[in-house]
Amino acid sequence: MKRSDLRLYLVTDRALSLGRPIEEVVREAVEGGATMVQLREKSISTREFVELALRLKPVCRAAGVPLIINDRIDVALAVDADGVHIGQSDMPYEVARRLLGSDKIIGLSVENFADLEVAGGLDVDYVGISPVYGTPTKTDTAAPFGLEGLRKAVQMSAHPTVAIGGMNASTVGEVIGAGADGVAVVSAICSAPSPRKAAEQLAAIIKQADKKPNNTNTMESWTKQVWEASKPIYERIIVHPFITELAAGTLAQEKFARYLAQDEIYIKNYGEEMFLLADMIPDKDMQTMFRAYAKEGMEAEGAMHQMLIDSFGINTAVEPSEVTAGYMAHTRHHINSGSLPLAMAAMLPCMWIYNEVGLYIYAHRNPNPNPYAEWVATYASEDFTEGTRRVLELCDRLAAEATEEQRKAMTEAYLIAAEYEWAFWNWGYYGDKKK
Ligand code: TZP
Ligand code: MG
Repeated sequence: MKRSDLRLYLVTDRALSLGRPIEEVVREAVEGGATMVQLREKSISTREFVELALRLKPVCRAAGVPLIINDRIDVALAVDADGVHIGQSDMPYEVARRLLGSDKIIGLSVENFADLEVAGGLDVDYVGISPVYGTPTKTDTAAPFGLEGLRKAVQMSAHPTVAIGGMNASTVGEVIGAGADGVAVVSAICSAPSPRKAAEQLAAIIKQADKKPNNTNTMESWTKQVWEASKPIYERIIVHPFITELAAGTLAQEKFARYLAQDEIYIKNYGEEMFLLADMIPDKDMQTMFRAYAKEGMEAEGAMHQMLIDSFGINTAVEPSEVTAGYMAHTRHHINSGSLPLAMAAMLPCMWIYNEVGLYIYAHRNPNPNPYAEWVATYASEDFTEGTRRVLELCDRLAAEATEEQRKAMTEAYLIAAEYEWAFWNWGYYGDKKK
């Protein structure tokens, strides 16, 4: 994956440019702070498309801004553009990549969470979240993600994200605040009396809103690396029958009860360990944040458990399974080691994987009543997602200060715990019958 500065991404539209030549709009926009330019032409001859792209190339090059061609791989090749942007009904990604080679930028629009999951398995350079808001500029779009949908998409995405649809001075701040790496803008720049001033204003708002500490979305961050490393485990989890049947609402109650009784043992222990972990955090503000998160998280999870135990009549007087005991021994071992980064890494999957699985199921939920809806809602909730995000930031801070060797040990502690997450659901489903 190549990294581009996606913050202010201009997408051109001649019809909305008030009769001004595209070159002029683009020149002003890049002078005002646009960081990417996409030439988007829906009704133009191939000849004109190529000529226009050739005229834009020097304008973009002078500003050091990549020129991306919308849809047309042939035009991108013809003018040696920096890349292409494709949508769900354009050239398939693999074909586009084969034609363009590994050096070119390829962006892909995703219109829903299923598209986003698929994009996660592709080596695209960024994904366009399309549309975030409804817009008169393009009316044949899918249902808008909205701000909360965008936040979830950013969280789920394996790639940098660009928000498109309805981006203007009133919306870009919240969108960047929600974690998008950039905004793609048509009318707010193309139709502005001064595209330069419009770009300057948007760039200033984006700069102000962009408070990502050290950019948690970069491949360099430990959380990104460990997510990549654990992806095969995550992918096994989301196709496990426990999870697919839970999402569909068809999971046998007996299996769910078996899982929940074990989880009841597990989270009691985990709750204690969260407070032990909080005690290990030297930074007082961080410690307070983590304690509050642990307290609220454990209370929410406890209440949800109690509700399900009561409504399903689950017997929780059971012995820990081998998996539960093994998992608890793993986290306890790292807590007892006294190393905060290692302990945090071992404890992380129980938050992060649950949150990701919760968000995944929530995004793929069927509209029929689901007896496990409360379970899903807890782990996909705004509070749980936000808390997890803050713990991820903390992990990245710890990893940034750690030695290479410690980072490796963190990854190992995380991966073992992630395997236990899989095994935990597997045990819920099969019990002692299958390991
Ligand atoms: N794709 C999804 S929304 C959109 C495109 C090309 C248009 C966005 O235009 P505007 O004027 O920035 O809302
Ligand atoms: Mg397209």
